[in-house]
Amino acid sequence: MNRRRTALLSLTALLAAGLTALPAGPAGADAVERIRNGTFDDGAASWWTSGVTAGPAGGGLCADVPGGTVNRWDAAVGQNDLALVKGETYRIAFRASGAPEGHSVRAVVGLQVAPYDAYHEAVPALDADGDTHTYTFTSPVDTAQGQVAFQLGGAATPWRFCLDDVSLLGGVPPEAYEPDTGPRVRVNQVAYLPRGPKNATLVTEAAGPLPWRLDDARGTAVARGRTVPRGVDPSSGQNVHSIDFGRHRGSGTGFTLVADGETSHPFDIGTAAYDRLRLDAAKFYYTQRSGTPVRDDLRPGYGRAAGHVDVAPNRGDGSVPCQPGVCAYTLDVTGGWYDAGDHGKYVVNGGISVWQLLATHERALHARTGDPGALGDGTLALPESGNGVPDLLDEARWELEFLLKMQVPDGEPLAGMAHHKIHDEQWTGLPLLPSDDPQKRELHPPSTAATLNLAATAAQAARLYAAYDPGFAATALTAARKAWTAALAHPDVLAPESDGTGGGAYPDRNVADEFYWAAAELYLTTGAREYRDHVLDSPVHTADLFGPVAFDWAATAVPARLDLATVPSRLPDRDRVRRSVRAGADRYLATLKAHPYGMPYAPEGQKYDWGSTHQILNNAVVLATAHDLTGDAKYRDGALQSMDYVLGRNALNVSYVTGYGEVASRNQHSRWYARQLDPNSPHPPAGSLAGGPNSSIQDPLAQEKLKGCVGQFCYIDDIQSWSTNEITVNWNAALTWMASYAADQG
Ligand code: 9MR
Repeated sequence: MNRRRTALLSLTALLAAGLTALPAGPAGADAVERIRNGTFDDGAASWWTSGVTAGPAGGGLCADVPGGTVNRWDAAVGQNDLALVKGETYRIAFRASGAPEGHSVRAVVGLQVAPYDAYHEAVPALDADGDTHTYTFTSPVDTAQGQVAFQLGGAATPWRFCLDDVSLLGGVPPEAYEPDTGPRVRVNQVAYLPRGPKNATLVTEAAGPLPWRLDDARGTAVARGRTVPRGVDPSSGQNVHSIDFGRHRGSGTGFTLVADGETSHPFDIGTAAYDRLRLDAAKFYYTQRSGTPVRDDLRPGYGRAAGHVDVAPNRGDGSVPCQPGVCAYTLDVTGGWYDAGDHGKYVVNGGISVWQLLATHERALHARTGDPGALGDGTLALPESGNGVPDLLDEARWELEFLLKMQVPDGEPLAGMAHHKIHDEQWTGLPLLPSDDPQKRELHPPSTAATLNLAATAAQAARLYAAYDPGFAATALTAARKAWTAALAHPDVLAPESDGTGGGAYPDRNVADEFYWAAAELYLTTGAREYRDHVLDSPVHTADLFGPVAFDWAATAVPARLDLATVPSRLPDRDRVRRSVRAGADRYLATLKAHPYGMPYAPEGQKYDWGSTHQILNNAVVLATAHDLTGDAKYRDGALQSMDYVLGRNALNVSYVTGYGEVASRNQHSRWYARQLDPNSPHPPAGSLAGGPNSSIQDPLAQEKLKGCVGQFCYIDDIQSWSTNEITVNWNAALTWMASYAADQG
């Protein structure tokens, strides 16, 4: 399945005339050259141009690229009708130069017709002398309509591009991908809490226990012990031992753990990193905001123009129509957060994200280790900082206002329901700033799931903003009640799996959990019998909810259960609800104890989910909540130990949080944190969580590099790997909740 698309626009009309005379290449898997006239010995024959003046020069082809175009594809050179065979590996090579220096070319192998899927793309920087660039990729499809395109547009001033020796060789052996996993002693590369658990994993062939040593920054041994052999870990296929150095409580920086002749990456024992991570994880949202400029004084290096306001080339979100035939009105749906690395805005995923940020705030109000000031006013460097409202609430409100705008207006069919999503008509390529997106924006049909996401979060907002802005709280509650009523009237309007062009589908076939969640939030806010009865009558209320994955955007029963357990109410069976959370936590604790990498996650068959890092964190949220409910330290230790995995104690020896740890994800899939493709673009900001290992490897890059991967190995820190390495508002919400909890334990 190809979800990411690249908009090449219609270039088919520009085919060079000579092309049709050439025989089609063989369709087999022979190592054959697919490009015709790649050395330009026949001038420009077989090549097309678009938006540039090009001709033979210096033995190759040179193009004068005009300044002032917007999109990469506004100026391009390419060749069409290349046969590609599914599963066959190709080597694309070319020599290219650019003058003056500072320009880059987007070299794409993709589909020459709509929807212009990209099977491989690279954006190398060019110098005036020219370099040869070579890449290998595996075609995810069979097609006779393959295209190689060199996209040159988007520069402010004119420049000259030259190309030679273009080759697309089929039938080459796939490049073996060997991740660099560094030292075999795997630790939390960021920090262990002085009074928290301290565990590590050693990858070794040794069968019996081995000595280990903890060194401080000066290299002095401060603790010693012996490893515990754990056998072959099914989540990685490695033979491993575990190390417990929890008895050491001295703090400091630059500790290393030494075992089996290997020295771990350095780490701290202290609390400071979690105080920082709590803020950075929550600061992620400001830079995801749509409809407002991101101020460089607030996020140095990350300032950018407002996205999707009504300024060209954006079509703007100020008056967005529905997809054809879906509705007759337009809505102002400006604002909100971009979901991820794309420019879409989705009510379903926005809902769980808002819930978890508000839950982070609400936990701080009720938990015995909670600290409401930690994400209070002035902590997150927002435009609203200093307004007397906790910054976390200011940030969540940015999305809430958007969710409210997605509600179908009174007097229209399906009034009170919420549109499932709004996004581009077609997928766009990378990199692309939000303010540069030229695509048409469309509202997709309302869904019951989106409507209940709105009801749940607006109800939750009503109780949390009441102290700061009673007017907003009342507006939110009215919208929540209206959404609830609309959902009851239309209980099975489901978003289809097929609606995935230009944006994610977020399909959900079971909305019983969303009904339960919305009813729970409405009940906790209002105490009203109607909502209480729905909670008590729902089969979800007594169901066992704590499976391999506690909750995510599609599974929202546990958020309800956690809130019913922790937010004060008169729910008649509240004690039973609290016990059920504890029983769930016991199960995650057992999973964690059995796991040599110490995580509360063991999906069936080690089939890691899309966004597995956040699934692990969400399971840890259940452990942390059990600790909040009971004060029992074993749950606290389990929750904290889960953070170790995300911060480096894993088979790949990588921290999945940008800016945290010696080796951390930084090339996450994003259209505006595209440093890997464009030296002028930044990496994601510190505190951005990568989705992490995903056994289904849906994107072509992962399919090529990670084929046959086992569990934890199904990850690559490459911007093209949208199925293992994206950033999203819901994943960072799990990180925000857990980082805040961990900081509170310091
Ligand atoms: O995280 C989502 C995952 O659970 C779904 O299986 C997948 C397909 O619908 O979509 C993922 O979400 C993506 C969304 O559709 C579009 N924005 C980026 C999201 C993260 O990759």
